[in-house]
Amino acid sequence: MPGPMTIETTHHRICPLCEACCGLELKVSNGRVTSIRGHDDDVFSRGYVCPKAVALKDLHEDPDRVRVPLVKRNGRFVEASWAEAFAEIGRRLPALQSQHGRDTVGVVIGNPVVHKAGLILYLPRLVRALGSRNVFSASTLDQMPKQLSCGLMFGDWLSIPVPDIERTEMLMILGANPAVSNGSMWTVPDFRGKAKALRARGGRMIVIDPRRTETAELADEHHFIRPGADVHFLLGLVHTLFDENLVRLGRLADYVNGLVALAAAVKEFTPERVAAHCGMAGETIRELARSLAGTERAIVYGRIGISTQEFGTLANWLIDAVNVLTGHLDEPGGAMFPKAAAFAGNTRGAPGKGRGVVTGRHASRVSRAPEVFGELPMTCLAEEVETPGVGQIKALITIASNPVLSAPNGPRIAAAFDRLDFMLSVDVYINETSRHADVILPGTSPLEDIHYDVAFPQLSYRNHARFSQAVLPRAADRPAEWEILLRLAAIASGRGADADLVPFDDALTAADVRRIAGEHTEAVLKAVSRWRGPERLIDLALRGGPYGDQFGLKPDGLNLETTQAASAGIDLGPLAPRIPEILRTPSGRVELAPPLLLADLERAEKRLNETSPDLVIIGRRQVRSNNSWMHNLPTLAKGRNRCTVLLNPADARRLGLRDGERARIVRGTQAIEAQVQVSDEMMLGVVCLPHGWGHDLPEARLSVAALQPGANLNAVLDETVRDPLSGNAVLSGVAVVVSAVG
Ligand SMILES: Nc1nc2c(c(=O)[nH]1)N[C@H]1C(S)=C(S)[C@@H](COP(=O)(O)OP(=O)(O)OC[C@H]3O[C@@H](n4cnc5c(=O)[nH]c(N)nc54)[C@H](O)[C@@H]3O)O[C@H]1N2
Ligand SMILES: Nc1nc2c(c(=O)[nH]1)N[C@H]1C(S)=C(S)[C@@H](COP(=O)(O)OP(=O)(O)OC[C@H]3O[C@@H](n4cnc5c(=O)[nH]c(N)nc54)[C@H](O)[C@@H]3O)O[C@H]1N2
Ligand code: SF4
Ligand SMILES: [Mo]
Repeated sequence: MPGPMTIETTHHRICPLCEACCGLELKVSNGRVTSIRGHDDDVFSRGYVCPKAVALKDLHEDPDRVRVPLVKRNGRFVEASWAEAFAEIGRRLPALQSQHGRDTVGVVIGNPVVHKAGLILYLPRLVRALGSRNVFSASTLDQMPKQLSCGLMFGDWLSIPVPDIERTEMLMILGANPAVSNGSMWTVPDFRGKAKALRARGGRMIVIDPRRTETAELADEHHFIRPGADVHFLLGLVHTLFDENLVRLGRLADYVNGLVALAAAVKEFTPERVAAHCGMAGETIRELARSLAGTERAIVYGRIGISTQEFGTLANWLIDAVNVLTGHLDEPGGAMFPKAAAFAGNTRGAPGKGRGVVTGRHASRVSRAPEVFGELPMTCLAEEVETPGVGQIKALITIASNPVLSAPNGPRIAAAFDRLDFMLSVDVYINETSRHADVILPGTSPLEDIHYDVAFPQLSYRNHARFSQAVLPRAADRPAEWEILLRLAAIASGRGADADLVPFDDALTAADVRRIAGEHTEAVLKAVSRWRGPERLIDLALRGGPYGDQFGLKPDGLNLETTQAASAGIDLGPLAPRIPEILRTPSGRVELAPPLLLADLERAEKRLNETSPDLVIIGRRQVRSNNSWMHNLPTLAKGRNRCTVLLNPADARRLGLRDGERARIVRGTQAIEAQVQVSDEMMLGVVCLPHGWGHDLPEARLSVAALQPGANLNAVLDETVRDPLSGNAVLSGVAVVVSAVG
């Protein structure tokens, strides 16, 4: 209860903890957050929140959170001033680059970057200033296959269709658990409520997953599938559509290339032939194809279970191919393209045609893995540090990234970090990764930052624009995260650790504007002259965007000021059809049969004739967790041990394991242990462990997480396999041996 002298203030902030981007209402008294709840008037999330939102307070107040720069002296972190920390970086980083070349610095970019406007908007400046090809990110542990398949089909890396859930009659979900994850590559607060509404209006929801998940519990039907066999299941679906004459392109008929090539490519993949490999009945595959084709408004949606496998790009492509072939792409109630108010590549340039996407502009040094979207696969990171030669990584910058727990063969990555000449982490904890750093620069608490979602409106179930002001002030001497990245860019570009950032930022922004605005550059810059930093970039993007005021030409259009004034956000309406305007392929059509993908089908064909391993492992997400870094927050961490290995009862019997006992999980020379939880929600031959645990490594400062450390799933995953097209890691369906401990 606030006392008589306390002034309580109310603040609105987009939750940065997952892709649902819920609008929060926070109360603050005497500089402290006193309550966090859903913002009922938020035009996009309408009051929904999950239990994680309140953990923002824990995060802000966490005594373990790093608040001042740390520099390692004689193997121990000591506190330093910002000037000292930047000076240390200025002494060491440029020297390594001039001695060994620009590629000697690697950059590793983690998931929270996409949830912090300052980080995502200023990262490109740092990467450009470093000039290194050794850029790695969580994208190749996650969605790169989807980005590549959509890039090839529609011409832009982020032209990714999302389910129009509020108007559909049938939703088929593969390899996603939005009831727990709250949706991904699909920004959809309150998935559960929307799924219930779908069923209440007579719609049908089907889940295809090796585990009967929380989402499956909400659905009409659940079918088990062998991990990694989705490509074969989907080939069977597409085969059936052609075989049974169910293909209906509808409005897209005039905009599609490659129909005949696709029909030919799937000819041999009959449902009956792929069925055993998928662990499904051929008739089930045919029936699902008929239902999708026969339902006026239907969607196939796939997520991380579809991407983190060897056939990730093929499977993601086939999902959208099914949506096209059944007449459900770009139609209300189908899979539709959002139109974001700012930052979307698919609203820039001439509509309807473009340069498309290319991969392999360069390759990784050791494995020759092709560059995709300007990045190299995260699974190549360790070998690039370990292997001597020109271009070896000798210095590393990690930004909001914890690959020791989040990337396959984390122990190898940890060992590689110890060989670096210099490592810098921009992070909020001393954790499994940043403990290896020579310098840690602390990021800000999200409550101290302004926010605008740069990526997620491009993936939202409904169009909207929302801006959040900082909830709490930042200490006067603390740089914002964008200033940290900009100062690092100044160091990397030879301006020195104490460069004046104001003219540097002005010059970089002017150069960005000039590329787009040409002769109008001065006028555009004048129009946004009241803003600096990320706000200026947001104002530029909003005003030049599809709903923008066009710098005064359309006075009713959006700009930063009007967006800021709308504390509940601005609703920009339901998704609307965008083909052909959205297309940026060189042909100006949807490419149904990109040659790169057709050529890869041979691998899928081969796999059909190989025997599947006896036992494979998959991951799972949990409501009160988020990848590797929220286990130190008391409200989320409390309760029983959640890092349990799920086993089907028949597998448990066969392996002599009982509920509550400890099991050893082994692959090659790596082994972990976890408590057994027997459950018929698992498919036979599949075990399941959550990722992001393993907080028992020395020198981390995570006092709460260390109490229930759990086991690192990624210690037993295999960094030598990946999807060859996208470079994505294989985090699902990896063969393991499980036995009783002792
Ligand atoms: N086996 C298996 N592995 C997986 C997955 C899986 O399903 N199975 N999922 C993969 C996926 S989808 C992803 S996205 C990756 C995620 O893996 P990462 O990209 O490594 O992200 P996190 O594990 O979330 O770690 C986030 C890091 O950012 C820091 N951090 C948190 N907030 C901030 C902030 O505001 N500022 C700064 N500067 N730092 C911050 C944290 O302390 C932590 O070090 O994991 C992948 N790994
Ligand atoms: N609470 C919570 N929310 C999160 C996160 C978190 O860690 N915790 N992480 C966030 C991040 S970074 C991401 S990327 C998203 C991910 O969002 P989702 O993709 O919805 O996440 P998961 O719950 O991992 O769902 C993947 C599903 O794929 C299934 N699966 C595994 N292998 C296969 C396979 O081979 N085929 C098929 N068909 N299914 C398979 C798994 O059993 C699981 O149900 O979640 C985000 N939201
Ligand atoms: S679902 Fe939860 S964690 Fe995700 S944005 Fe909403 S409140 Fe935050
Ligand atoms: Mo992710």
